Amino acid sequence: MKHIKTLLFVFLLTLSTTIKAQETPFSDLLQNIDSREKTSLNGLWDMIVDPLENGYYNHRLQPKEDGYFMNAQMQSPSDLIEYNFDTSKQLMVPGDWNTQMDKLYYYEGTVWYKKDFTYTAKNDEAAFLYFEAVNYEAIVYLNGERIGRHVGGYTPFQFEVTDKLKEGNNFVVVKVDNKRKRENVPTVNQDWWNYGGITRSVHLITVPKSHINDYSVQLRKGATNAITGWVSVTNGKDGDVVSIAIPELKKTVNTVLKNGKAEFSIKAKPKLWSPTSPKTYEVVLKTATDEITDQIGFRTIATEGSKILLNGKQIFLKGISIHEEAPFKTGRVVSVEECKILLEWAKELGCNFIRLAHYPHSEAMVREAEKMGFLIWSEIPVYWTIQFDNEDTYANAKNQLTEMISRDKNRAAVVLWSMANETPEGESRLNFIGNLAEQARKLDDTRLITAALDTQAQGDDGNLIEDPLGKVVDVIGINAYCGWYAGATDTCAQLKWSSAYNKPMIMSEVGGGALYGHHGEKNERWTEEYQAEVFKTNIEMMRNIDFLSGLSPWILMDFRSSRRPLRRIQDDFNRKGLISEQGMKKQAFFTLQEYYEKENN
Ligand code: GCB
Repeated sequence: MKHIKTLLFVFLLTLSTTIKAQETPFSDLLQNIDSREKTSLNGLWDMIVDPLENGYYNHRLQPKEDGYFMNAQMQSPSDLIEYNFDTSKQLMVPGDWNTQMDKLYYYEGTVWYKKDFTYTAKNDEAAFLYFEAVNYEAIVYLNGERIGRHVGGYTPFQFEVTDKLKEGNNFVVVKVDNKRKRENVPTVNQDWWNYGGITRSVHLITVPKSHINDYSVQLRKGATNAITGWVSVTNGKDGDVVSIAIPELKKTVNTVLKNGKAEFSIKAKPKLWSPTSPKTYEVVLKTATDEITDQIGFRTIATEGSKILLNGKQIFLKGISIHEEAPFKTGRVVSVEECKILLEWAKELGCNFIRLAHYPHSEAMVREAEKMGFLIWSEIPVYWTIQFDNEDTYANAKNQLTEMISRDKNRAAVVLWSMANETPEGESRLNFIGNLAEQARKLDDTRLITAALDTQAQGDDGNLIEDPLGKVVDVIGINAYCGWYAGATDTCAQLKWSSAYNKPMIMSEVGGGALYGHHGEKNERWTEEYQAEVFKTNIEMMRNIDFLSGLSPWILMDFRSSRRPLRRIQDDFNRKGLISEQGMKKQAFFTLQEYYEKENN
């Protein structure tokens, strides 16, 4: 009996390791799509609002075979078709629907989108429909046929359509649903607007049948004299040659494909990327049929006790948190220009670091930030009380994490992957986030893992950080609102902090609300004076934390949130911005700017 048990155990063990070995860590998400041949499907899309999902279910609530995705047209005057995309209203893509139509301001549910486009096939070409992001669930149909579904509002996804495209006219229909659900990531409760729609760009991308689908190029962990990585090729053969060239360093190496992947290592000593010198190199990857170019920076990031080391030297992260919310026009950011405005403000503030809260921001934002020399904290929307004991919720979070890392793993600017924000302590949460961290390290063992925590105990002398999640992360993020949610402003400067962990701590949120132009006493809520006082006293507090490695106060600009109804003050905006949504700087902006200018250089 014992013998059989042992055999069974060995069998299961072998099975589980073979399963693991076969797992491909990333999906085949195409990389650096800007260097690909592509047709933009941006612009006006026809749309139908469908709160009852009448275009999807019949009156018995069974999925229809002839739903709106068929884009049916009347063939004879007696035909009964109760929808028509061609005479419908239209929405701009990329864009959220809430700020494009008054009636959709608070809408959460299904909207059908349709776009016509033409296609001319070329030999040996593969084609992909690539969505930079759709919030929240997207079901995609091409010429009436369902080609796939994606869940999660802030990461890119693609479907191969090579054999499904028709010569000439085609149409794509997307059922977009942003209904909040308890099991989703994020869940039903969030302090930002649940903007629905095809919020980022859509492309038809064509590549050679045998093409480079993914790659990783970075310094060997812990070294500054070797660049290593891999290139993965779809439809390649064992032995196919892959070359990697960095012209400026006068380096080219050839390597060969094995099981779809070619690994390489190059002896080189590149100039390192840093906020003061955001140097990137052109990297050219080539196979016999394909070529792709990227701009890649090289740097090291590590911790030592409570310090963060960039390129081996201690760095203090002077940061600011940012939501992906457009300045001036409000709504979701849709253009590079809008990203640049936000980043210029962060520069003016004196930042070398940005926390892209609370979900992965667009690739354009990350790339622009990298060019401008910002270190980046990138995060998935594991926010507040999601269902930590639900396996599907975990699979969803893991998928969003994988897609985030897949897209941005070659960005030197990204130094912190954040697993979660303000999650309640408990065993299932610890397992959930612990497993996410393990997955992140498996995908990328070169960056630091963090999470923003909001639970502290009372130590002998002030707040004590002892949340068990502190064990899991490399850098501890702390969200603390002294002077706003907790304690009066005049108690903050004296507030002491201690930590059970010898790890760096970033004050990942701190702040208070003010309506731009509203003035009064420094103890009067919502005035600029009150907010500035919150910053002054919290800066005093932070000066006394010897394990503090940086901060990313909350937040650069006022942003829409349906948790913020207070008339004449909030009007559906979270007012903790240092800048109003119309671009006006509040007093606290200058308080923080002065701190960043004078200290920790
Ligand atoms: C927090 C959350 C953030 C909120 C902020 C606030 O702790 O992490 O999402 O927007 O507080 O303004 O209350």
